[in-house]
Amino acid sequence: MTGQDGSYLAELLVEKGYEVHGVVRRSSSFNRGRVEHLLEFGGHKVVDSGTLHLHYADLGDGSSLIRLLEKIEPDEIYNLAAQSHVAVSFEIPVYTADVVGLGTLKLLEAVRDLGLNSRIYQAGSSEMFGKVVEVPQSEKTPFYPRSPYAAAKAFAHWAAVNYREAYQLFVCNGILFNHESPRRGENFVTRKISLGVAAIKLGLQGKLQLGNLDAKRDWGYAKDYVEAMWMMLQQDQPDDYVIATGQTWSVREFCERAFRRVGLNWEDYVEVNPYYMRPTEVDILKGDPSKAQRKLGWQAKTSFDDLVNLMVDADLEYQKRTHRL
Ligand code: G4F
Repeated sequence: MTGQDGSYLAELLVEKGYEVHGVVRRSSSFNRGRVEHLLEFGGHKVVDSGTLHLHYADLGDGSSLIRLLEKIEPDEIYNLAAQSHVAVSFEIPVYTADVVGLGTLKLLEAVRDLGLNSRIYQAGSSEMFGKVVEVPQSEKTPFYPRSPYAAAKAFAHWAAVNYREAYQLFVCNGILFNHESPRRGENFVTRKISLGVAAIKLGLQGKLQLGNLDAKRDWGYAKDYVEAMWMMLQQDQPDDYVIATGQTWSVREFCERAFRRVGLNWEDYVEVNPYYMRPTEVDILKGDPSKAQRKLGWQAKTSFDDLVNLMVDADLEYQKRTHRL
């Protein structure tokens, strides 16, 4: 709930008047920054329609899920929990598989065992397409995972399909392509670039070190994408949907535009560091969102240029605030 997608989704649902129950993991630093504005005790509650409550639970701890689900009996469940960093999944593959793969299975089992009628959104990922067998990728494109993270997501995807067919659970897989925002974690490439560009522009940093500049991604705006999650659960029948812009851009092109936004030339500042290369890379992702458009009436509203600009602008403000400039 406290991540990028969880915070945008909570905003959307609270605005719609939902009673939202978010799951948070315990961590040593208090990590409520992205949802504080929705919490009564967070001081300033800016959205008034619904309510947001936070609970401690963990997808690694099935008993915590069962207790919580039994108490709340939710109408809708959005499973966004993950160790979601692809490069990190090569370092901690077992933990990643446990949370992303088995965690999803534990959730599905809990809903089945408790006999709940909850509608479930399962956060799938375009990373499942990996070493792509076709371009663009649609719901029918076979998976070819290229990381422990992607392999675990593919397991979760098929577990969801299986529980739909075997036990008639209402489960939808959203196969979301990369989606970004000023709330993106700082070690994903788009945010790393927007933060770096802002720091360089303000004289706080000299160079920006990146890995593979040739990788291409279908980048959209996270705020648009959480709307698609909600739309899936409002349909008569559960189904799987690709959510994407239908366009693809390289990391290099993201850099060019981000530096241009502040009047700088990216080639003067970006250095390639092999440390950020992955053992196996996903070279190109480009989604075909036509099913989502046809069946959900969803389409991406934010262009690539607008996304880059809004992230760079937000990080200029963020860096100024943080460094009291
Ligand atoms: O921003 P990234 O780390 O995102 P990635 O690996 O595409 O995964 C994200 O999107 C998925 C959806 O397709 C999600 F499922 C997943 O949870 C996550 O949100 O890397 C994007 C590309 C990669 O090809 C990477 O090799 O950027 C390249 N890259 C180049 N330099 C870098 C860097 N990535 C990171 N994180 N840091 C770099 O310095």
